[in-house]
Amino acid sequence: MSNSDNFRNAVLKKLGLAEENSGVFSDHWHEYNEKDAVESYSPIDGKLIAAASSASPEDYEQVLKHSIKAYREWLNIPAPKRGEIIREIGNELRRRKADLGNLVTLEVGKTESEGQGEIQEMIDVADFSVGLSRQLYGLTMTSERPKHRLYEQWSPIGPIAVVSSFNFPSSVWSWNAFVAAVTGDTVIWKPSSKAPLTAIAVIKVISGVLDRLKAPQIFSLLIGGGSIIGDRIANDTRVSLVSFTGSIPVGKTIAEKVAGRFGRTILELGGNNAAIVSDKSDMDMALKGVVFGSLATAGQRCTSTRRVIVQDSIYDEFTSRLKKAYSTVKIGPPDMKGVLVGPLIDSSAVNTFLSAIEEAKSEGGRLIYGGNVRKIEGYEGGFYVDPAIIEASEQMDIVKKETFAPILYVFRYKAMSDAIRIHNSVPQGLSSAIFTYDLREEEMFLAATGSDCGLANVNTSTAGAEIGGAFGGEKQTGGGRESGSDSWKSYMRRQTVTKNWGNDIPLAQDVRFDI
Ligand code: UN1
Repeated sequence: MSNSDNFRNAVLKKLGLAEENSGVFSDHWHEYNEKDAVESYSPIDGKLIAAASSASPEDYEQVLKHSIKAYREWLNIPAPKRGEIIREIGNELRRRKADLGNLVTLEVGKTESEGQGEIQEMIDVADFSVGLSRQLYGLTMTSERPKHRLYEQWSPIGPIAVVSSFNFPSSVWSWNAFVAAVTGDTVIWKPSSKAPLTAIAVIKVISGVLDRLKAPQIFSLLIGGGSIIGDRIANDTRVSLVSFTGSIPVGKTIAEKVAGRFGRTILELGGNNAAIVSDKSDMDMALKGVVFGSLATAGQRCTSTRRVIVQDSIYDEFTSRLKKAYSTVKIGPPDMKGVLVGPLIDSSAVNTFLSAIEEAKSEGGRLIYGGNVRKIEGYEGGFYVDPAIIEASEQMDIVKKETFAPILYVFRYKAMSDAIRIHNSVPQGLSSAIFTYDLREEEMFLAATGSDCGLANVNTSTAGAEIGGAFGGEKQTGGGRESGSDSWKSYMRRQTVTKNWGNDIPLAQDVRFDI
């Protein structure tokens, strides 16, 4: 294990992390407090990496006060100048990409390539946000009244909070944070307590850039406190928007609390994504797309392919090739050569995996591949499993739930209308895919009566979205949109402006009110 100890020590050192780290940043790092410290264990070998202190109620209050103060300064800086600051942050992330990516690998067990991809995604969002900072367009309308001008303008909304999940421990934060920053908001980050160190390292890098540029510290950090800090954020009227990535039940509680005070939410909750594989598809491509979708990040993406709906005529061939492909994918510690599937995040994820398989079997599902815990020599403390493939039916309850683990349910269909019905028969609506080269099938899938998800893919995987599009889903996925396209509008308030430059006050709708 000396290798992984060396790796850990080198990663911590390069990023300026210690055995014990403050988990609270306002415009400075708050003092480390042993009480309620969060310990971060690597899922690769189950060993302790380092600890981070959690926010106390006093820390919370200081962070809020600071964020409001920083907002007052930040909102007066012209948006393109804010963009220039985000450009510097993006450039620094480029320089630190390797080290930060390695920390992601260490802390959440992503493969090296996916760990680096996590940081690349932040860099991409930074670039996108720089361009956005010179846009933030409002529309101009024609007025029905003479000598009147009608247009809309956009203004920032103040401090926002981003509550992020372990599986994308920094990039999903940046989807919100960098876009919100160019709009003029400040951002309070509550990361997952399963990935506190990545958040601390990111804030260390970014706050260094802001310091150097003498810019206000617009990104604050509040680690831990679980529901305590989460509750405070949800109930605090000073936080104008809460962007939450996580489970449906927690998202529902947050949404209700924030709505109760007329705050805004962006919710990115569970996905239960399916790929339809038609007999008019390129089967090699379909296999690659489904295997990547179901096994990347060990099935722990919101966008993971959890269901594959295969046409009857190719069902046997496809499932047998699927099993074969699964058997060739290397599972193990991410630092081992050729590994594509790393560990699950912790022991409770392994238990959830095993109990979902039992539930599926008890409902009549047929386990046709994997489904075991895998022990890896030298990494006995790690959380490895053999991904499972289960033949399933639409009537089963378990297939309607998101299990955050590599379980793929296989369904059979004859007509495309049946495939689409099965596809839409779950409460979640994040991502979807169809593999076909038939134009009619493709268009059926993309029609209003087709996929009911926020993301629809043709001949590519449910997972692996680019940042340029708006990301998010429908139904119980929560309806939020983040990252690209016009998602920036969520972080701003719209003001419709009517200006009269005439000498009279004509009224709209021809109303008369002569005095
Ligand atoms: C998530 O799992 O919360 O599309 C986000 C993807 C990644 C993002 C997933 N770019 O798979």
